[in-house]
Amino acid sequence: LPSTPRTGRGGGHDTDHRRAAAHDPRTGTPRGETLDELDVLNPATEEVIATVPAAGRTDVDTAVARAARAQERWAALAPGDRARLLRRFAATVDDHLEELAALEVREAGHPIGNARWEAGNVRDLLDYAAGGVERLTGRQIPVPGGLDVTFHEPLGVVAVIAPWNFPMPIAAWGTAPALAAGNAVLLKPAETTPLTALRLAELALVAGLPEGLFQVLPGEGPIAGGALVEHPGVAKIVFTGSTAVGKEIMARCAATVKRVTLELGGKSPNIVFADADIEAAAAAAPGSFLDNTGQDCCARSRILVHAPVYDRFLELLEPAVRAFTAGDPADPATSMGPLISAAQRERVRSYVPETAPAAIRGETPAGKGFWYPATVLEGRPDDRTAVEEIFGPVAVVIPFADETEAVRLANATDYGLSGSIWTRDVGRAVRVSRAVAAGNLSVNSHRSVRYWTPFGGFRQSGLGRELGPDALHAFTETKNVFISTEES
Ligand code: TXE
Repeated sequence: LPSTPRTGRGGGHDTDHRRAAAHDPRTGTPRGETLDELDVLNPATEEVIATVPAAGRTDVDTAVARAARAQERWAALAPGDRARLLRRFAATVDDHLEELAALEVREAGHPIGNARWEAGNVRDLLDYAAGGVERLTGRQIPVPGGLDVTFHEPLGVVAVIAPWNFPMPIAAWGTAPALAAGNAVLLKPAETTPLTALRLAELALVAGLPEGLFQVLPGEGPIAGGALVEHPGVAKIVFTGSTAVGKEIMARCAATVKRVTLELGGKSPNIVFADADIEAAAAAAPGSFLDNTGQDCCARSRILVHAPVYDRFLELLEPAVRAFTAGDPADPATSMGPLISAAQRERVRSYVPETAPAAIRGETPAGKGFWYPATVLEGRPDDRTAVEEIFGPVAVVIPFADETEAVRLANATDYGLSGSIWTRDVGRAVRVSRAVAAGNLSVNSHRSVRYWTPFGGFRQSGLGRELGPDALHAFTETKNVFISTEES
């Protein structure tokens, strides 16, 4: 892995560029100047495991030019040949699954079982997207006086700006369908997690994807990410991250009328009705807000419980939360790793100090690592902890009186990404699913993300949809062509 200065696939290193960067990605402290390199830490040990170069604006210019050349050749290939190369990429990822998973454990602190799922998700997405290449068909529309057909043309160069919470899958959600639809992709991974992205770019070359088609540009958000957002040669930005940065990106994309897909924050409800299987609901609840140490945009961090079963639910929840063990992410018995960084831990602490009164509080390992304990608070609907995204292993439990109040509380945030409804009443399940303003709901389950189904947010949780059968369409322009059949 890169431990000496090298810029992904992006070209020369831009050292003369100096501008104020927002913060040091490791500590969150304000910085005076742009970083030339990024130190990558193991969040479970705080050790530096690699140093990678940070791309600057001229790196981005070089990468966009190379990508544009590669994209022209890629789009000209027969669809079957593009599909074959993407399947080979998927197979190459599969051959390196353990290595990618181990890398995710080290740079993101994810438990090894989760990391294996994440690497497998990249493989599956590439395979699924490859299946769409030859099915990207247009339509023939009946019109008078001629033949009318539509084509789905690639956009050109697409930039994927990825976060650190699921570095591999989220990078692939944008990259796989974009490549399948005939685009080139520039991936800007998060400052803290560039290593799996760099390895994926190497594996793409091993699989035979053309040079320049998929490039990785590690770097700081406002610098490398900002340059991609502003670049006139980039046709679309796929951004996953904070709502604040998403809004800024959307506004800046207006300058070049760039296409944009945004996947932003969430504060998703887990609604437990008295008629539900309460044992099952309590057993499943910890995973829904503790998986990935709560650093999950779909985390069910607001648990709304029907008043008649509130006490019983909390009683059952306590042992289930305690069984969710925090520890060495490389150990298959571990359920929860550390938070990604010191800055993220400070953010979680700013909402809930470890000394705050809590209904349930778990344990963490002593010593180094950005640990934070599993925490359940009893709260009120308008508490800050009940409406803002904390992005840590913290849930707030709130009682509700009836179905109407449950729906009102569920919708009482600016977000609308996910949610769960636990009930045995089919009519109620359908009524509440229709009434909750969110893009991804699950009944008697917490699963939100399947690569076969569309994923995305209502309201301030995002714009557009990823995954699912229409994923490739988000990376094309529809072109209509009319051919006159009138005799001249
Ligand atoms: O996100 P940022 P941060 C939420 C979560 C978390 C909070 C802050 O609540 O606590 O956001 O996390 C790049 N132009 N989510 O600060 O800054 C950045 O380099 C272009 C929810 O890490 O939004 C990184 O690659 N790019 C979430 C990516 O944006 C910019 C996942 C995300 O970083 C940029 C992550 C700029 N001006 C955080 N500034 C989810 N939806 O799952 C930053 N970036």
